Amino acid sequence: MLIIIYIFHQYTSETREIPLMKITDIQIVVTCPGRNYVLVKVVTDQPGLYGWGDATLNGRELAVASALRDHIAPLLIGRDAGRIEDTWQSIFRGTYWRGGPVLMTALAGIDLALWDIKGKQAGLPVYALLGGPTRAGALAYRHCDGRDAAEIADNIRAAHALGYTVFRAQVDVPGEAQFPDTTWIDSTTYYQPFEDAPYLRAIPRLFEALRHELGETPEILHDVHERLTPIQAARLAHDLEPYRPFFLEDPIRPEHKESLNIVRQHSTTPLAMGELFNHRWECLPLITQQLIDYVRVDIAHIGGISEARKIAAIAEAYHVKMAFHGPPDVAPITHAANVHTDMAIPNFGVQESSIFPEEVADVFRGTPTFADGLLRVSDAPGLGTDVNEAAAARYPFQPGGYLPTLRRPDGSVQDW
Ligand code: GCO
Ligand code: MG
Repeated sequence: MLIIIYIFHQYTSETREIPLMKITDIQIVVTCPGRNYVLVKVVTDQPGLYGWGDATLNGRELAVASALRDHIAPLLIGRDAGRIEDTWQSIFRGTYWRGGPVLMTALAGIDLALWDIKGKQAGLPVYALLGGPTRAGALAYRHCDGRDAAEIADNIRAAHALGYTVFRAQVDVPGEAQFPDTTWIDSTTYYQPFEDAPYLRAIPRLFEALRHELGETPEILHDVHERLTPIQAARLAHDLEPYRPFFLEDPIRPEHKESLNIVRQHSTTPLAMGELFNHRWECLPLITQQLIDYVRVDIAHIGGISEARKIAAIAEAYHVKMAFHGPPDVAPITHAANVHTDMAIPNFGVQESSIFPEEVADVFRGTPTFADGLLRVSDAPGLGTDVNEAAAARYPFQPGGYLPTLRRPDGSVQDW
């Protein structure tokens, strides 16, 4: 009997050592320090203990802000901030409506804030909570896009001088195919041209010229941005083989995922995909059928770190690596979450890095830093990021941050 009482006492006293942290408030901050960002502050009843998450979905910012403010936050007030997985499940499954970019970005905002809180409570950086570092930092790639091969080669040389060893190369085919990428277009009716045949000729020529200029060592990748049909993508992957691309990204549209079989059958060029996916089930066929080599999901659009580490674990079993999306259209908080996850998982591949608008430094602290080819986060507790709310208020939301639409020469819509 005494033993039973002793065990009971041990159990209850041990569980009581983790103080409950009730969520008392959830604030949504929409700010535009050069780009629109939707930020989530989860406040607890513990003095000074709060966490910041990023819930930015560019071009749809206010839809996510409303999902959080009007529909999700009211469900969370009074709950224990320490129950990250339970909160994730209760938002994803418990509220019935699930998936899609708006809801999964909203969920990511909460998830990142709760990991930030967990780390602050433990006095540990998030990568330590995820199992501790498996590497010194995250191998980063840099965008070196340009108007022609000569300009791209110069950009690669300049980035190499900064310490980068992996580079992304996009080129315009004047008048026929443009890669505006994250250019912020303040219009809903701004169209750019895309013609597939000149594009399919231009990219192998670009790689040939880059290898001629730079030799075989620079690791160079290219983002197709979902523009090709499967057989066209197969042709491109095949034509690029002699130039050994690091990977070919998003070669086809994201809907019919098994189409990647066609690309795979024709080439050994490594494939990467996933920035338009919203959860692990979208990655599943590509991972389990080994149709890709890198998963490119965006931590801010898949429900956060909780989902990212599960995808990484599934991918690890199939020799697939992680290459989290890291564009400037998600806030530095997500970039920090990327690097914390990269630091901890065994199957990290490469991390996309970004140059933020200057004003971003006024609002955010703790953006990952780059040195010697690697992105790093500090060992400050949590995600190590913070938001200057007064500065954020000085940069109000700017409507109209839409991406351009691509059109074929006959006027029909083309995947952007
Ligand atoms: C990338 C991407 C982005 C997207 C952008 C869309 O690989 O970095 O393709 O640049 O175009 O995130 O908003
Ligand atoms: Mg991309």
